Amino acid sequence: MRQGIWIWTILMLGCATAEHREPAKNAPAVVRENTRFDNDAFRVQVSDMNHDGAPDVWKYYAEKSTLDGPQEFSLVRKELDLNFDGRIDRVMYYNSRENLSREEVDADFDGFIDRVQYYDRAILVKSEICSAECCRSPIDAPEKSSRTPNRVLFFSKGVLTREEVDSQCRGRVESISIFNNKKELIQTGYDTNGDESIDSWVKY
Ligand SMILES: [Ca+2]
Ligand SMILES: [Ca+2]
Ligand SMILES: [Ca+2]
Repeated sequence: MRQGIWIWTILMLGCATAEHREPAKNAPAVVRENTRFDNDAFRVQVSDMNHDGAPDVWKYYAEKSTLDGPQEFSLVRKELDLNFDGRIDRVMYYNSRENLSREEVDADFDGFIDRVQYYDRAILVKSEICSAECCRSPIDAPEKSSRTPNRVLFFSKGVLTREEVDSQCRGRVESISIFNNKKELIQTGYDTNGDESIDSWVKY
């Protein structure tokens, strides 16, 4: 009986320890602040989401232009290392209302941008898709090199309405596909003679 009590006590202690650990595991650790910018006008908050000791979220704040009153900051950019390999995979830009306005995504984690998405009041309006052949723009470069996407998608209220294809990334549209509000393809136009204008339409 005494042995049974000991086992029960040990089990309960084990559960209590596990319960105690859980919130700490989910909560990001703020690693440091104000490390990249040594001034009061621009701040960075660095977090460690997976608690491996390496930062993986960087939030940049710029000082708001307020005439009087206390100093205020708003989020202008967020950088994420989603697979925790020490390299940034997503950069998100925010407008003065802290709504997402643009994001650059490295979906295959090779260090180069695959997709740039544009938002209006945080709703997706345009997506530029870059193949490895068309864009070699490093996601963490301070100055982004020019990109020629091979596909551009347009959205209305977050729903795809139009796709433009430039498969050779030569800066000219080869085909345009139009979608209805049920996401069905209704017509496609082609530039058949390469004169940079769509001359043939197929309706479905
Ligand atoms: Ca980490
Ligand atoms: Ca990464
Ligand atoms: Ca990539």
